[in-house]
Amino acid sequence: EKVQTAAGTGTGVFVGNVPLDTTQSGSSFQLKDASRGGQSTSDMNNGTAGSGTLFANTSNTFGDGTVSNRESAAVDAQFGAAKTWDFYKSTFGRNGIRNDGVGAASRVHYGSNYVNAFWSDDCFCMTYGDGSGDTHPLTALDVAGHEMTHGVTAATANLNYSGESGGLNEATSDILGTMVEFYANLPSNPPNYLIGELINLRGDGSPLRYMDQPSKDGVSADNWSADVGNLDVHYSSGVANHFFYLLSEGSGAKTINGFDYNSPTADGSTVTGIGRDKAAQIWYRALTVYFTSTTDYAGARAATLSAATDLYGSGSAEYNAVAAAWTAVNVN
Ligand code: ASN
Ligand code: ZN
Repeated sequence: EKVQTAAGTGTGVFVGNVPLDTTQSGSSFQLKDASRGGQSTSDMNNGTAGSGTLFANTSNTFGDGTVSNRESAAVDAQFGAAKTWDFYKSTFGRNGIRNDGVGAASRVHYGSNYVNAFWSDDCFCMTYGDGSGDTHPLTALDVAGHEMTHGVTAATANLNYSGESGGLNEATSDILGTMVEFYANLPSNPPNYLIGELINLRGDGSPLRYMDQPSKDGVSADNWSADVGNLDVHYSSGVANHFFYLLSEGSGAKTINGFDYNSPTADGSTVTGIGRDKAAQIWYRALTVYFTSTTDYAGARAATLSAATDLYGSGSAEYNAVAAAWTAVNVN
């Protein structure tokens, strides 16, 4: 049978109606993307073992936006993997999570009432639960970008997932996952500095995390202190998320795409942002060139200053903004 790339479409729970590069095998169209390293999405059918069943149909139109249609979450996952691939390629010239041209598989409908999503290096795959009551899939775009960025971190700095390096690992996923959201710029998901705002994990419409002022979640750290490494890595990440917001957008109040932010500084200083695109280049270079598995917050300051020197020069406005933003979160 002839196997070839086809132009499919899908309607996800979160992404709305989107184009999808699919694979035609005879009369069957598979959710498999040969133009992006063979990335595919499979149905775990509420199990937790194995690689699941590759999504395929004869219409080349996947999902209808409802969670009861098993293909809808798969459309989100497949599209999220495609946007993450495209973001890394076009922004950093990175060819896939391991920079080896190989696409990652995605698995949806994992387990029952599974309220999480995770990356695994073992299967080189991305997994999504269906959330509480199996009615709130975790397949939002910033979650996809966050989780797959764990794969990029594992393939590069390999930051230990505990203490301050663990906070930097988590923040790297929040930062670059957010950049995936800005890159995609979907009308169904206006990009923002909130994490997980669409998956409604708490049931009250609040996001999981806030980058402008991480402490808004009641538990994350805004600024460095000597005991920040004792926090859960999803809370110690706040220091770097706050740094990244300040470096991108600056301190104080600001509205972007209809989202209101207010980013304070630890020392009352005013930080002027350099824009998120430059901030992301600095973070990615620090991650891939200077961070090691044991980098802590002081090391991250030094690494991002080295990256800013490489990219923009040591006396540049960008270099000075990196220094000012770290100082503003008490990393001196
Ligand atoms: N969703 C969680 C995270 O990416 C799962 C995990 O691996 N800790 O942080
Ligand atoms: Zn994470």
